[in-house]
Amino acid sequence: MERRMLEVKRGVLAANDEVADGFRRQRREEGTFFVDVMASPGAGKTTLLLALVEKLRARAGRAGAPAPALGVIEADLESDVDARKIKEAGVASVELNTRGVCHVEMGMVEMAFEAFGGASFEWLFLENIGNLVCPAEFDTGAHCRVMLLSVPEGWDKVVKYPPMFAVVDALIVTKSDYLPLNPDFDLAALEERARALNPRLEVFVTSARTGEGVEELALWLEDRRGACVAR
Ligand SMILES: Nc1nc2c(ncn2[C@@H]2O[C@H](COP(=O)(O)OP(=O)(O)O)[C@@H](O)[C@H]2O)c(=O)[nH]1
Ligand SMILES: [Mg+2]
Repeated sequence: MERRMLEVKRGVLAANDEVADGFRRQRREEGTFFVDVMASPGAGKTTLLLALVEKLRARAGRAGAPAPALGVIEADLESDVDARKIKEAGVASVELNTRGVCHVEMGMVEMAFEAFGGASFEWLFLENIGNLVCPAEFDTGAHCRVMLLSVPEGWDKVVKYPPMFAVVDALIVTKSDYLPLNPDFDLAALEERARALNPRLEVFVTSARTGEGVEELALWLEDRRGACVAR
């Protein structure tokens, strides 16, 4: 019985991976760089996305380039609160309501993407479901996967939820403005543990409040985008 369940789970994940690879290829050919943003609830995903949008727009403006075309898929268990915040910032946004499912998989990504009605984007972000466990297992067709860990959550989440740290391209520590209030947040220990799980991991320390680290993160994402898509 247990073995059958395992086999079924493997089959589901393999089918999901295949669709994800196709989605990733298609978006790349269209010039869309797709970033999956994962974290626990309240880690600061929406707030950091809004800060990043501002930064990407400002950087394009400084370079004399047009504002980048951005889209955000806002996955939520129930509400449209975040999707509305993103829309208010003038960014195309689709609400993906998973009705209680704790992760996002390809069927959902494809449906959400179709809801943009054929719009073309340079950047597409997915704010994944607030959860440090399940989303790590599901390929969402993104070119880049990042996770956030906020200072108030505690550095030891790397010990408690290692799979997420192992699968992402970048660990973004958020709410660094809380560091003076949380002296037990051991950044060095976090980095050491996370890099032991994932030697190619990039680490950023950010605050959407003070703006710390947002420019560096935007630069890194732009580099990744440049290396991935043709235009
Ligand atoms: N002090 C501080 N608060 C933040 C920061 N980023 C987000 N927050 C707050 O943390 C709470 C949750 O943020 P939100 O972006 O909604 O988190 P999400 O659930 O991961 O999307 C909100 O009250 C934000 O204002 C930050 O960098 N510093
Ligand atoms: Mg949010």
